[in-house]
Amino acid sequence: MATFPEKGRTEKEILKEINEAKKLDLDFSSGKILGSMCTEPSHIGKKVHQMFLESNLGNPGLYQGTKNIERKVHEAVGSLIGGEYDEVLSVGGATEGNIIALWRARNVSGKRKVLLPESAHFSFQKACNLLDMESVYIPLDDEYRVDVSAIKDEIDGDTAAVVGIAGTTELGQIDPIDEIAELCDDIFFHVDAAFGGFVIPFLKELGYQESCYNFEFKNIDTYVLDPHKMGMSTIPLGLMFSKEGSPLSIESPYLTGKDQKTIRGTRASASIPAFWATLNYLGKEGYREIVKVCMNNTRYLIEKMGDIGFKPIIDPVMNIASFHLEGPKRIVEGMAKEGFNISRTVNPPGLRFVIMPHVSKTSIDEMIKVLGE
Ligand code: 0PR
Repeated sequence: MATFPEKGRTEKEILKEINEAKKLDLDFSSGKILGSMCTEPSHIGKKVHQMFLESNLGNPGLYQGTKNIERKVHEAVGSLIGGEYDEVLSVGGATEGNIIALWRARNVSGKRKVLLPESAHFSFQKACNLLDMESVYIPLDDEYRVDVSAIKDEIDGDTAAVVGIAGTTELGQIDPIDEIAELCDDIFFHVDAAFGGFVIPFLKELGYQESCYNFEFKNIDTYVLDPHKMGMSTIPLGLMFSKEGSPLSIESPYLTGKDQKTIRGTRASASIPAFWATLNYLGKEGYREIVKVCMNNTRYLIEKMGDIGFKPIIDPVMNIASFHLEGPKRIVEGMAKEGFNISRTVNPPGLRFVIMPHVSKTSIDEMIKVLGE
């Protein structure tokens, strides 16, 4: 049992303990993390992050420089995803973004029913529980995209919001966002592009996706994407774009800003300048190249998994590949004992891999060798 020390300890002693603890953390550079949606941030991102450790945009008047950079981040990402928007919030990640989106839908519509694809991330369960909203799960089609006709059948006078996913957590699949938007003239439509937001624009340019979409559909009300996933940013950073200004404005009289619209009050904000540095360092060209390499490596993984008898659940849409397997938990745990982080899917059961930029063909080969054994 740890106790709160009576007297301070020496720096040497403390750092020794901290370094021991750090050794137990997996490291992206080991190539052994194949089940995470995060990756090693760019060197410039890490450097800049350290410069802003005190920055807190919950009290923006004290951090005008950070605030100015935040505005540039919002504008730049807005220009990447296209479409019109009235407001952008920096959030801690898509969990916070998804909660705020449903919060807004509930308060504006006065209704409580949310139509969610069966593939929706578990953060929506948190949101519905917290907001006392009713989740209705919509089945998926053969390709694990939400069934649009089932959404149509389910929409009624109690529906507050419909959710679509652009890059599902388990399979990286993209729901038919354009078709869902058609149904949402009078209903809030929220798109969770946490993972896909920084992949889809480049997939399109690389010719992987014939038709792609962005924020342009007139009926998308809110759109969340995470720089801390394929945006290559340091954590935590999500961005939430909204068509209409937020009805959720809580006055913050004793702080330097007039109000707060996020769930968090004090907001660690170092990831915002870190992301600005990263996106400027990489440019679209850099992101395009990263997506290209990740897609090539995803195909390589599928080939190698095929050699040891695994079948992909869908043809990969982005750099997530999952493979049919009954009872995957045992294998995931066995691989963890060998030092590898891989993940699993629930619907349908299988092994799940996220081929992030830190995953190379060599790390895939090393993992396959152990998995095969
Ligand atoms: N929406 C989608 C589609 C997601 O995949 C995720 C996270 C979220 C929302 C929530 O995002 P935040 O957790 O950033 O708020 N999906 C990953 C998952 O749960 C998150 C993750 C990240 C998991 C890093 C592991 C990891 O090492 O699988």
